[in-house]
Amino acid sequence: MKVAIIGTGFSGLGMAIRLQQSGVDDFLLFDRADEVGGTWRDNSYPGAECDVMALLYSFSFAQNPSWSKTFGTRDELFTYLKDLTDRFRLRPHIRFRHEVVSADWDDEAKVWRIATTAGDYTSQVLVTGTGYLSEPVVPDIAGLTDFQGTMFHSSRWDHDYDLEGKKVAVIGTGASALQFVPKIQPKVGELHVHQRTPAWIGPKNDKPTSKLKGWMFRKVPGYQSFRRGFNQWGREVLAFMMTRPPIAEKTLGGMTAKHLAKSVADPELRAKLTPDYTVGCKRMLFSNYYYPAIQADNAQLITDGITQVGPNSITTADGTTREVDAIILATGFAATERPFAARITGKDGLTLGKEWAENGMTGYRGTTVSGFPNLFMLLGPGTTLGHSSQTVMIEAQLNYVLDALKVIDARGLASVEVHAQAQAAFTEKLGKLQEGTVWTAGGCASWYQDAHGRNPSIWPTYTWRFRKETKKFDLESYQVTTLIGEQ
Ligand code: N01
Repeated sequence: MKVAIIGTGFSGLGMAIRLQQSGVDDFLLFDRADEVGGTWRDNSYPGAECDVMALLYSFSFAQNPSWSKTFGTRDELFTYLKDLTDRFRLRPHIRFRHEVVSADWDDEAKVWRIATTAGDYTSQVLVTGTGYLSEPVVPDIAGLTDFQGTMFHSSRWDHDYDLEGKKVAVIGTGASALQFVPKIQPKVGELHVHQRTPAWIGPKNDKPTSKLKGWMFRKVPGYQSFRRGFNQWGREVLAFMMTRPPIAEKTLGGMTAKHLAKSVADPELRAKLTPDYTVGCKRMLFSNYYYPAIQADNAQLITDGITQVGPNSITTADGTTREVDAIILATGFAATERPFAARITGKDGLTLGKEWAENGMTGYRGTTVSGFPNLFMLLGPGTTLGHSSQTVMIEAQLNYVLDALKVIDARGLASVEVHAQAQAAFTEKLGKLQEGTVWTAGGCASWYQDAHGRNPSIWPTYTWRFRKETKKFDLESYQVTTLIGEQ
């Protein structure tokens, strides 16, 4: 086939829709699961929803006029993605239960050879839409694997396990925990929330969509696009603040500190919940329900580190042992390891996972990598946002890939591979843009950083700058081959 797409989340489906809209029909999508949805399929924990407004956290080219409230719930987002799949008739192109085991570049034939758990395929172009928050992290805590109770990760929620009346420990206090803790607190007997680092938490200004607004979304042409644009530019103001830590401290820091002071009266608890790093350095969180939940009679916030997990208990550094029936790991994802990269082999047997492990996760314009011809990664290195919607970045990348395909076809190219120098220059530029921002100078360890303490994840400036980078496929940054030889 012309294009193979891995994953059916926002990235993969977006690619498929845009291909179809531009008249390319020769593509397949592969997914290990039996339904589309990616992160919004997998993260089904109670209270799961998006903290970016639904208007913006969706596609401008495939809008949904019926969001029920400001922020899309997991069920609404999952439904949106399933609806898109049907609306654009993508199902015939999808191969479910086809986990891609390996993708190897064949430099003679100039094709990708893709092995899946259900058959082998060949494509000229490979697009990965595997996400960066798809592989859960199980922390390395003594005794955890010998725990005899029920244990699951937030992104693999065990809906068959009844939490009613149980003693439940939650490890981690990131965005996921913040959303499900208030939902499970009224049900459980005891709730032990283990916090390693406090988060900056702001109020969430969520409202049901009014009848009038709903009507305007459905009936007034251009109204949704207008509101979307308005939201997007509002988010760019956040980028401005976050690239200037003193301004971020004053504005976002002030707003979150006020939220904490208003929500938690006990000074001792408030001190435990007060972060000691620059706001925005780790992802900022929003919740109106988390602080009340951890102050409920059956809940406690535990800040002494976990030293040992026993068969039915957790012991902390202060020597306290608490019995628990269940442990919920809200410990995040392997964002900078990108386990999927280990399955991609480019020219001269170069494995992307090994390459990145040794030299850091880098790419060109977040999308291509030297040594890996005809590979386009959606949400590749340097595309993570701390201030706006990931779908904005995905859309920009889709334009870049479509333009690349046009150039490939128009010039009869067999392959395009980014020059190592172009990639190095882009990586340097990204590093420079990150300097002095909350993401690198904020004094925190975050999942944006890799094992070497570098930040290969964040796009540290306005999204329009990324759109500008990806507007046109810049053939001059690539070495190309035609079917008769290198150029
Ligand atoms: O994961 P996280 P998440 N012992 O990595 C702690 C997106 N998202 O699933 O800060 C004890 O943020 C860790 O502590 P520390 C969003 O981009 C979006 O919550 O490393 N604790 C932290 O508290 C988000 O950022 C939405 O010290 C350990 C927590 O576990 C991303 O997903 C909703 C530990 C992990 O937090 C990930 O969020 C939900 C250990 N050994 C998620 N290891 C939206 O609304 C880790 N921790 C769009």
